[in-house]
Amino acid sequence: MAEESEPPVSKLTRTKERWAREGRFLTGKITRPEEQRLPPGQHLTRDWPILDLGLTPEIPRERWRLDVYGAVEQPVFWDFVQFMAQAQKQVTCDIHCVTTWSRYDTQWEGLATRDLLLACQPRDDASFVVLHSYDGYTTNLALEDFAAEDALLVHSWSGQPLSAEHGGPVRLVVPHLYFWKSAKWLQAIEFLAHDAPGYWEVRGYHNRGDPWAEQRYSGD
Ligand SMILES: Nc1nc2c(c(=O)[nH]1)N[C@H]1C(S)=C(S)[C@@H](COP(=O)(O)O)O[C@H]1N2
Ligand SMILES: [Mo]
Repeated sequence: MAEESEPPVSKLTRTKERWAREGRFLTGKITRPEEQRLPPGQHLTRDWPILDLGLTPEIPRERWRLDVYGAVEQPVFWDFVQFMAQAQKQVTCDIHCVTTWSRYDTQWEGLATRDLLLACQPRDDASFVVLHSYDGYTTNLALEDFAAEDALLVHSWSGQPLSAEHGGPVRLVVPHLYFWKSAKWLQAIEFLAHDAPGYWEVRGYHNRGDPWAEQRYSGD
């Protein structure tokens, strides 16, 4: 299991904790993706903002490793070459950050989480995953959300290798949840029988984070 040092608490983190306490940006509306492409309280951006804890771990592909462990029958330890030898899938989706920006039609390529599940074989008691990143960030997902049909461990964006500032060599993309669930600089995936809230989830953010139900903050 990876040794973790606590990630830093920056000014941005303090601001986002305050937004959670104040319920900033909440509209109180609930919509469905079939009815409205832009989730409530979101606005469209044409550029691609960079949002993280302010550290950009520089992990060359040769040093990158993915560890998959916990409540699985077959733990997986891949280097980048082994990761790239897995089945490839392309997904085009919209992304939605809880700070209210959304971006349409982002194009990704990588390994479907469903294909990872075939490789690691979660045990019957596995119900949650925690993602661990090279910057010390963590985030948790219910196994059903992690296993969504369009969820990918991505290495490329718009046909180009994913840049370091956007989480390369490899990040997660879970299109149906707010983008903080999509861990950049992915280092490990831990399968658990119990839930274990991550960096934002212990700082006032919703445990699940469905943008159409406006699950921004805990208690929403
Ligand atoms: N490792 C790591 N992953 C992370 C974050 C982070 O700070 N560290 N921030 C999250 C948040 S809040 C968002 S909105 C997206 C931003 O991804 P982008 O910078 O590629 O737009 O990454 C998510 N994944
Ligand atoms: Mo975010």
